[in-house]
Amino acid sequence: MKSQHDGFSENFLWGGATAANQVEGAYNLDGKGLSTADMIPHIPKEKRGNSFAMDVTADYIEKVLAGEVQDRYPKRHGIDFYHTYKEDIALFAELGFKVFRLSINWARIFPNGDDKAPNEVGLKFYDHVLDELRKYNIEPLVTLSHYETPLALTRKYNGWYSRELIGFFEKYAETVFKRYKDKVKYWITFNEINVITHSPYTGGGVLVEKVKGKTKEQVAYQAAHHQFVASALVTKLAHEIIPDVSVGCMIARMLTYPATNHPEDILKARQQNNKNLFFTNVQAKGEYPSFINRYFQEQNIVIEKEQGDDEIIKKHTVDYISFSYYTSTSVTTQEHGEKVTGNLIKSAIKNRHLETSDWGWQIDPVGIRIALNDLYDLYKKPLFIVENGLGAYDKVEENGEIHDQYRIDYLSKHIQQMKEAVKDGVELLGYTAWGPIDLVSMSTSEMSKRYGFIYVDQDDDGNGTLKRSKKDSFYWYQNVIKTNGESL
Ligand code: BGP
Repeated sequence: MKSQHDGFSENFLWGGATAANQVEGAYNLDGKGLSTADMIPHIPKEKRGNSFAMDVTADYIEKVLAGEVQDRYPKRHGIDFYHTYKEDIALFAELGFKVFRLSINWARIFPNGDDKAPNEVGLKFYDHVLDELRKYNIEPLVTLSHYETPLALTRKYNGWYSRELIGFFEKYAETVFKRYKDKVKYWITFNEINVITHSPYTGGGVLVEKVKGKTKEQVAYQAAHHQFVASALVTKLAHEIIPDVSVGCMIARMLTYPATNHPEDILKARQQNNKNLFFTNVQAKGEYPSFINRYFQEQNIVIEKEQGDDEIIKKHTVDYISFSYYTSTSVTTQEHGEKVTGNLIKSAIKNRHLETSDWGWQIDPVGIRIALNDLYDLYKKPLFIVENGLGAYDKVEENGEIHDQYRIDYLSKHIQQMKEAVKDGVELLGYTAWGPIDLVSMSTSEMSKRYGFIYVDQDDDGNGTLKRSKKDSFYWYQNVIKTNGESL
């Protein structure tokens, strides 16, 4: 039942979100094993154009390991959060964060993914981080898998394409649930679980070319099935191990509009949305939705399931639904429309009513209200916006100030719409802005695509002092939190 609200609840969780591979660095310290993210090179924009740098090949990985290629891997170094977490968390506390979303790097706990015992030094690191958050009364929100699979699992088993990963993941989850059960109440199993169909390597450590005779989608949906089962099993575990726990799924909500009112366009947009919501359907409703059947048939996608999989998925659905929201897209069946760049939906075309970011992502605050209402109506589970923000170039003035009014405008308009959704009756647990501190971009491996309230002095080539400084948006967001979203 929807209820009437005036605005954000007293205990609304305001904060920011990061991922281990984009901030921590220390990729080979203290027993950490290599992860899939450590293999993604920085390809300069001139060479890459607007395409994403998220996939690597089996051949490339072997060459890197043999020392035969000399690329730069920014995700190995992040912003050195491994050593600066105290300073950074103090800044988050100054911002007034109620929640901080971070991920545990699986390879820091189980360096090869299938090790017998966990790496105690890795576990200690997160103890320290979580204790530091607790010190300031900041609630941790922890993602178990955020685009970082132990590389050894990719080389040995082809990542999540193999069913064997389910057991390794369960062991990893059980280890961290038991260890942090008094420290972490909010968990997310897989970050943007749907992205595996766009980038099987980033989403699941899967090297498609190693599976002969299958298309990328055939491979990716099989891997996604293994993640669904794993997610359900660890949701069960969390419920057994941690009192008052809340476990969420997470998708990149790719809200899609029909470009015109042509019924074929409306149908196409609906199908595109369904492909996206397939993932929340499985994890929130506990079953494969019938709307995917025809698509699977047409693409010749046959999911190999084991007996009991459907029951597991049905029985252990998530407690809440979280999602990232950056942009919306439009699709058409007609022969018109200018293509947009930098979008995971290949057929996306420009929406003339929307402006775009420097990376071609269209800015659509109203879309966040639509996304929230849709998801709530569909699943009737609490929602959590765990990523939203504007990747932009920042300029440091001579006096060191950074005037990022464009970021304030973006966030302010989105939070305004989020507030409208709450007034519409949507149950929203919280909001964690993406990259509250500048970090390495996921899709481009660049530093210059910045999201932060806190600036980090490091350029795309990895040069800089790593010094932190506050942007104008820092003071703005601090006030948003202080006034519980009243002052935008
Ligand atoms: C999401 C990811 C994040 C992240 C963000 C922004 O898809 O979960 O890891 O980085 O997008 O993307 P980018 O860094 O490519 O701008």
